[in-house]
Amino acid sequence: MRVEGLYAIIDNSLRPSVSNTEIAEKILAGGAKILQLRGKGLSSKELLSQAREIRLLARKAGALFIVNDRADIALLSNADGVHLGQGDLPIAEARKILGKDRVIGISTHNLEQAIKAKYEGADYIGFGPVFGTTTKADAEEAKGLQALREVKKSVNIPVVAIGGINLENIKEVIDTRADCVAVISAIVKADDIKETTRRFQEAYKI
Ligand code: 3NM
Repeated sequence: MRVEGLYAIIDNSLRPSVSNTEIAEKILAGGAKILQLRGKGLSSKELLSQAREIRLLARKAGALFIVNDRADIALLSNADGVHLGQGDLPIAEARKILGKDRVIGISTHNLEQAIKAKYEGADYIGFGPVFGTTTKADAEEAKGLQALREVKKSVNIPVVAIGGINLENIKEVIDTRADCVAVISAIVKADDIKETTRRFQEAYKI
């Protein structure tokens, strides 16, 4: 699996007038190759149904599809993997559900957590918030680019930078050699989701 480039996170709680499936369609039309469904406020039933719809769209587009927090929903929707938070199932337990071939990523907020995640068998880590963000209610304080660089140097699994990343600051993030940038609000709230996604993808190519 290649965790590289834009990692687009779908969460329509930031934009309730548009469904997560519609957002996924637009993001895929913009060329994203990694998608995560983040459905924090959804019932399990609703999350599973949305995950199944988006799973099909992602497969048609040749994109990797990850479910946030829930290994059970990832398995039932036949997603490519799960993204865990520090308070979710431990990696080894999620592995029992998902097996060795599916991707398991985990959010980390300091170097110690990043190194621990690597030793526990994470396929990639998220690191953040790099910049200030209002999208995650309980986000820690911004960690900055230097902390991101140090994490990237210290683990040999892909590092996904997250938190407050937009088209203005993405270049600085790419310059840290982070493997991926994860973006929620700058894409989900954009007037033109497809075109904005395309521009994020472009930033990686320059
Ligand atoms: N996790 P936006 S920051 C979901 O630090 C999430 O682990 C974070 O949203 C972490 O791109 C964050 O809108 C929110 O800032 C990212």
